[in-house]
Amino acid sequence: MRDVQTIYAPLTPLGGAVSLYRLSGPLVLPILQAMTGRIIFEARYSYKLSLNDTTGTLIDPCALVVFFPSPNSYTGEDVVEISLHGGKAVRDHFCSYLHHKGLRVAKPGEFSRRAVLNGKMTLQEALGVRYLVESQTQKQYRAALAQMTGQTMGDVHKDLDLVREHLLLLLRDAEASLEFPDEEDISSDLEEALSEKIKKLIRLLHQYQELYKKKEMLRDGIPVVLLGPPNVGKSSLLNALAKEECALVSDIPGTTRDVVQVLVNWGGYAVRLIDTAGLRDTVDPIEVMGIQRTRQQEQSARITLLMLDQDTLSQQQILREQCHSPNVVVVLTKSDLFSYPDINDAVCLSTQTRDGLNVLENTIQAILDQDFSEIIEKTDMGSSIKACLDRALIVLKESLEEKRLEIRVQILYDALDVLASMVPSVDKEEVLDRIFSGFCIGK
Ligand SMILES: Nc1nc2c(ncn2[C@@H]2O[C@H](COP(=O)(O)OP(=O)(O)OP(=O)(O)O)[C@@H](O)[C@H]2O)c(=O)[nH]1
Ligand SMILES: [Mg+2]
Repeated sequence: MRDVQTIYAPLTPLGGAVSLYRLSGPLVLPILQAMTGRIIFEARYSYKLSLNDTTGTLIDPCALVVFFPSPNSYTGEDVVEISLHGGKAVRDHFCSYLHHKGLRVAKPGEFSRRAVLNGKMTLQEALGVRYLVESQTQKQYRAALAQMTGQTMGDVHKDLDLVREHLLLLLRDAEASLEFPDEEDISSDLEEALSEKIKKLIRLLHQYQELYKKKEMLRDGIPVVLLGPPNVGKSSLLNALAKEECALVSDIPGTTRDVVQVLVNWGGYAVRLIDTAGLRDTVDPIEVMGIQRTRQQEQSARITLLMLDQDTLSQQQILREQCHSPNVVVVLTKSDLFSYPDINDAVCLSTQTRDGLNVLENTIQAILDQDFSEIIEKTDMGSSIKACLDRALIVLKESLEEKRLEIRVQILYDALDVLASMVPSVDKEEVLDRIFSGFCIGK
């Protein structure tokens, strides 16, 4: 059953001079009439009116009211947007009146959810609205706009549909061969064809996984980890780049144990700088835990800044081999104290004199442009789909290892179920819940 309750929510946070509220649903017009004493409201016309509660007590002598009759509104339902004076007491009075009239507060994303259900926007566009509201940096802003205008809309799902169809055909053949187990030739050909198909599907899903991973990074901050032996100046660099004293600095090796993260805006990208415990052999149990965390952070970083000073330069090769992130930049520190030989692509810098900091920033910016500029223009279906992708990949890899056709077929059916749950459709409540629960109130 579709929820047709009338809902409301503030669109502006508390504290401003004006509060803007949106109401949506079948009770909008009668409530508006009761509150203002006015009967006729022209569509999308701005009225300056006084609002009164049921007892005739004044809520606000001067509110701005715009009525959007269905279907020409954000949600497709009757909608009114009301601007009130911004005080908390005014808001409380207004909201208790709405409650009294049987309205309830909209859940996060509920307006957008209704808009999708009523065909006012696609799921991709709704996510674009969310990203736009959340955008902090220029790149996030551009990505949100691309999502809203949906330039590459639907590609992922068209491809997935195709793959599912192929998988289904194969499954049908596999099931047929299970019914005639004596015909060995047919079944071994079929198994091979099935494996090939599964591998192709895994490759495709890996590509999507990468796309979603990058999209997530663009939104949450691209992880750039500062890695290296103790005392080379990692925390000093974090502070210099963040322009804030975020991490403790001392000349005692092993100062940093916990992971320290700072979000910075770098050339329009939200970058998550991650300072870590210095890598060395140690028996100190706390430091050992810190080093484990360092390694975890490095595994999921997009860029690793491998930091070394003159005393630790000889560890470069060995540490480089331990790096997993797709981009590693060697940073030679304390250039005010040491002069380094020319090492390919290494950046020399000093946090004391700030020499070389701009070179590092430009190097990182160039990597980010190369890594992310294409992805900014692509649409996606949010993090919930990424979780499904991860699950589907696990199931598919499991099916490759299974030799018994019968069980393999069963596993593939499971994979199909997971794939089906990835394709968002407006009649899948659970998928919609996942997508809209991350929205902010009022959207
Ligand atoms: N001269 C000079 N000293 C620096 C520079 N950067 C850091 N230092 C000094 O080097 C020492 C270690 O700096 P940290 O930033 O704490 O080093 P770290 O790599 O975070 O060390 P751990 O947390 O122990 O792993 C401190 O005494 C800093 O003042 C630099 O560019 N020039
Ligand atoms: Mg440190």
